[in-house]
Amino acid sequence: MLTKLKKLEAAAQQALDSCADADALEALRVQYLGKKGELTALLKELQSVDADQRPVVGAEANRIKVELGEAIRAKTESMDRQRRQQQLESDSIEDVTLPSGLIMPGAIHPLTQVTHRIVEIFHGLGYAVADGPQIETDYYNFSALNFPDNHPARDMQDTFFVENGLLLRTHTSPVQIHVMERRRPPLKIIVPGAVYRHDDDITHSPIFYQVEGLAVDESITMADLKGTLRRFVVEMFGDNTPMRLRPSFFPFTEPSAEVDMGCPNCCGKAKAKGCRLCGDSGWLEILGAGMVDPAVLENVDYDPERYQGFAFGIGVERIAMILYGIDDIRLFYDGALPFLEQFA
Ligand code: FA5
Repeated sequence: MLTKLKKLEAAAQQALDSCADADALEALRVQYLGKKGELTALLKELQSVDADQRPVVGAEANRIKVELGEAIRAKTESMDRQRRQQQLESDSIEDVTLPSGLIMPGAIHPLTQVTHRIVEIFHGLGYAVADGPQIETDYYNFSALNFPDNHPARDMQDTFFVENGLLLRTHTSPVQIHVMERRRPPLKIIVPGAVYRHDDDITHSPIFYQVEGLAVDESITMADLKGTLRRFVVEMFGDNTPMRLRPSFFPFTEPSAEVDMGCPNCCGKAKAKGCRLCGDSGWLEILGAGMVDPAVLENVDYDPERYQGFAFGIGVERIAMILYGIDDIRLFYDGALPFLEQFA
């Protein structure tokens, strides 16, 4: 039996040395170590060996089984490594900086482009960018901004309520409160971001974008607000763009104003005939603004005797529609490439 094992080991070793590929190695494994393999068959013969010889023969057979299995596995791995190395060498990339030819050029969305431009203008005037949550509490979205409980002013902004008394912010103004709670004056911030209202037609969208502005310091006046907004309009639409402030109402500003600019379609000449953009009024509303109400300053522990502030809220879609002469707000959200490609 030991002689048979020695012969089998020598034959298997010779066959292993001459194996040239993975298929041959697998065939060799099956031939010797498989269920019906030669070594397996010899192991079955162990029962016929004398009992005193059986441990020695058994140990030898197991040694050959383990070593042969290990040798086949090692040679398989080594051949695999060699094959991968050869593949790497033959596949080697000549120049990783060459373009792949599959790149589809993207473009920044027009609303993002307009937001960037607005931020850039106010950055130039010394404003820092601030951010706040889009899911808000009633306190930040309404109460802290001086909306009394059950007051009809809350209906001006059709609110999407989330569970547990939370809501989707209806404007970027709650970020005024978050920032003032954290910082002391003087401060000048702008807040670009998404807001939500239950509102849907060709000039209103359920999700839209605003850029909030807030400046608080000693001796700030309405003239500072007007000068700042004038600079914004000139930078955005050009030197000769007419602009006017119209009295309005927001619970968190007093006095409040809406700002109109001359319609670029009919050049600000009121009573033009058939202007699609301004409906022949000659004016387009672009934002809401005002002096921060002293009650709001008190809510964040600012002394209204010492500090004054102004704030404004710009509708980004409105600016983009005027800038590009677009009359349906939904075009911004449809994701239609022929529309979006025009802004690439
Ligand atoms: C506000 O949201 C105030 N928070 C703005 C403000 C800030 C006033 C600071 C004073 C001080 P208003 O609801 O008017 O105001 O919205 C501001 C702008 O958002 C509007 O002029 C309009 O351009 C835009 N807007 C309002 N609703 C929609 C809508 N559903 N879709 C697109 N744009 C909208």
